[in-house]
Amino acid sequence: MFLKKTISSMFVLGILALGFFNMSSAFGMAEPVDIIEKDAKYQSEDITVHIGQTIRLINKDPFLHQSQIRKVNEHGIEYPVVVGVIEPEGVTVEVSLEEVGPYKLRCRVHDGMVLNIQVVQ
Ligand SMILES: [Cu+2]
Repeated sequence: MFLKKTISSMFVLGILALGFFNMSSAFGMAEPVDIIEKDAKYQSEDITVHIGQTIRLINKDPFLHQSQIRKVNEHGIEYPVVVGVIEPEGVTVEVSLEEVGPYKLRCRVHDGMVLNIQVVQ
């Protein structure tokens, strides 16, 4: 009985810690999220950011990328909200998004250079 009680107490503590962590990331101003562009790919897993959080596109290729960010509507149709960010070799560009929802980051120069972005409150 004692063991069972200890385990459930630990479980509750775990939930509280998780809640606190989430709150601190929502209210403390979130750190920028870096997306490295290398070998004509975004070198990152799909990302989740908050409204207004800075996304840094860092071009580490010896050639130009041109990123476009498209919002994806409920029918899966994409429409550009950030039209085309020119990123020459070695340049870092900062963008942020002001509406929640799913987005696609796509390079207009390189087919298949794509990343999903989820924007949350
Ligand atoms: Cu590219």
